[in-house]
Amino acid sequence: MRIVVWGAGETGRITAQEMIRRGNEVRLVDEYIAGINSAVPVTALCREDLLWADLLIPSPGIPRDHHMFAYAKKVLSEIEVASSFLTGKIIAVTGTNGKTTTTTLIYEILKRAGLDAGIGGNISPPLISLAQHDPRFVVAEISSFQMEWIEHFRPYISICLNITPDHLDRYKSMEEYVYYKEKIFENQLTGDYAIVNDDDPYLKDLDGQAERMGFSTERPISTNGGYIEDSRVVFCGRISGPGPCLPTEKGFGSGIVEDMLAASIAGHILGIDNTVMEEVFKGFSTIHHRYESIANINGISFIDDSKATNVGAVEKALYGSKGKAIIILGGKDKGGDFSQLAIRYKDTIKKAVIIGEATARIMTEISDIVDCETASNMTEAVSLAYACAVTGDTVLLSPGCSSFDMFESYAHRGEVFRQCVLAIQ
Ligand code: UMA
Repeated sequence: MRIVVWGAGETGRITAQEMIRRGNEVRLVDEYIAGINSAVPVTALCREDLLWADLLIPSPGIPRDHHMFAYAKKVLSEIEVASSFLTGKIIAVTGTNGKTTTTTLIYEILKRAGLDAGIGGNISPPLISLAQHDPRFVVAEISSFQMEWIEHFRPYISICLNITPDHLDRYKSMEEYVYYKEKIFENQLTGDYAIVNDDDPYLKDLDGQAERMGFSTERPISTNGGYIEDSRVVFCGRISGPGPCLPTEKGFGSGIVEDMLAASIAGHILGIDNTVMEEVFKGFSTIHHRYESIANINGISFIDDSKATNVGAVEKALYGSKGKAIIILGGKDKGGDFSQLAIRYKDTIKKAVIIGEATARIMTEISDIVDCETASNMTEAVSLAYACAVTGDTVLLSPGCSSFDMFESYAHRGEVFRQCVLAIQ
């Protein structure tokens, strides 16, 4: 088959290699070829290549409304192609926040239970990198971008943790974003499972052919699924019984309870013992840059939540924060609404320090509600935050925006924050 793989980032490079390995004629193309380092040669995207190909596999970062798609005969996303090679059971996790943690937890649970499991998708490496080994269980973090070109992608267990505004710089409306998120369920059939957050307005009424397993962190439920009671998961409905205990002593952000609950239901469906899940939860330390504790200086706690690139994630961080928070917000604008957040958490936020391209818009939205100051770089932001913090306060980097205006990635932003904090000591 003649295949064009578009985008020479991580997804494109690995996809091109795998498709070549499978005997296809492959061209790897990109719109911006300067400085690309790839084992498969990369050429500039052109119309002729797209007309030549039987199949175009675009990288997730390429928006679906790009005009060049008009020249392609057939377009499939990398996860669609990968899933056609994978014979194991796919456990797919989506949601605006908590995907990486939940995916990691489920993978750790399966490994600890001694099962042959692989992990990939948005968490990296791309799903297609698992095709050669073809593990018995595939735990996949799936973004809305990756679902824009699926046809038959059908997980055995699909999980949607929550849907709050995000990527509104790519989607025309919230409805469009929700549509792509919910595609994770669209090809599921009887015998499959859909684990959904019953507390989420977009998900509470969701129904399909898969068996629905609801969950709530706020209240007991009586239908199939699970909830939390006294730090223990309770399974209910058809799967009823006691679930694993959750660790209470760790200073995790609030979102992790939701992630552990969803992971417990998945583990239970897959026949894993509570003791195995408890061991994984107990040994779990936060994911880098996801509500990660960096230091405690003079009783002031410094938290790196750089992975919070949307307002929903900031809300979870503030919800879980102890004492007053001096929060560092801002970066590259993704269209989130900060005003409601400021109203809801005005008693928690002592000050907001604002950085990056979105500064003017965030200032307009929140400066009448909470005390704000702007900073031109991370060093200045940390220094302003530290200057107004007292013992018992938290300095929280939870920007609610992407990082690409000032940093290479959210991880880079988190590292710079860490260095600035450590420089205080
Ligand atoms: N490109 C074009 N034209 C475009 C856009 C991009 O030619 O219009 C080219 C770029 O020049 C570049 C390549 O495409 O060379 C980049 O492709 P990509 O942005 O898809 O990047 P990858 O390195 O393949 O990373 C992707 C995911 N990136 C995005 O979804 C934006 C990674 O998720 C993922 O880890 C990786 O595949 C492996 O599966 C990152 C992410 O930010 C972490 N995801 C979003 C999020 O979590 O919010 C969804």
